[in-house]
Amino acid sequence: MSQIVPTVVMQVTQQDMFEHVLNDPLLGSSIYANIALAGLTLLLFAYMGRNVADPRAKLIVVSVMSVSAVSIASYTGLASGLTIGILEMPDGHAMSGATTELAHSGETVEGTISLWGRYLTWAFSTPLILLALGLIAGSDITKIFTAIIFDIGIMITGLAAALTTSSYPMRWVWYGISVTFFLVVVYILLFEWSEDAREAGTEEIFSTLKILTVVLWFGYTIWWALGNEGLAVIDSVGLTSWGYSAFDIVAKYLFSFLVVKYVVDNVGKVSGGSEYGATTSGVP
Ligand code: RET
Repeated sequence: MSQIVPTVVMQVTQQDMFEHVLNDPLLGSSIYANIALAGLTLLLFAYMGRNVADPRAKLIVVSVMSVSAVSIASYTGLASGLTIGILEMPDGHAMSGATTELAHSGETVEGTISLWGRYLTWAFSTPLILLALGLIAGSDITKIFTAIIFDIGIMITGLAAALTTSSYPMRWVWYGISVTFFLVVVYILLFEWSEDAREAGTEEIFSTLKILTVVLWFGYTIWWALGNEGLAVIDSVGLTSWGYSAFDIVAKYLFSFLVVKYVVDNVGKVSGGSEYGATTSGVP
């Protein structure tokens, strides 16, 4: 006969999560710093790109500006507690049976904190990064579409890996699917678009952006495995979050800065001309 062991599970509210972020300096700063940077870069890129008139060049600028815009929403979701949750990890996970002390009340709850909103919003921000890269490389719509679809796949299956609490191996199955999708994107970046960029005469900037992207995106992948949601080699939620925030600063804001600067200085190289809707004069 099975015995039912009563356990006390405290209900964690969204307000608890909001106040926890507010009162945990490491976790809080990893979020608030990025809201500020996303806002500042959005204004900076709007200013830098103010004279770009060519529609294709403008599309590249708008696409990286949108990364900052999505970032504001993404980090606001985390700051407000909307996209943060406490998850009880399955048996076998390093954080199984772990408890979390809420920074504002000192109360202890069962489970570990997941900032799952990150993975969700990456499904919106990273396609914009790839759109900018594909356009700079002069790639065609088929390859851009393929890269973007697999990229959305990375983030949604990454979200599934983070949220699966039914079985420890299933978390890694999701992770494996996500990594497989990631390798498709890496292939397009390293081989397809590198070749396209050579033909388009943009190989120099593309090669810098490609290295930055591939190295950092592998960084995110490894960080997930090491962080509190993976093997928990780094079990601090604040440190895990700062890792992603630091990657974000380079992979989004520095990346976008390099893109906007290049486009502003080299409009001719990324212009689509009249085929892209540009008129040769202001007269219709
Ligand atoms: C996860 C875990 C599952 C396996 C893989 C991942 C890769 C994530 C990447 C994120 C890049 C994010 C960026 C955000 C900018 O807004 C989801 C961590 C492969 C590559 C650039």
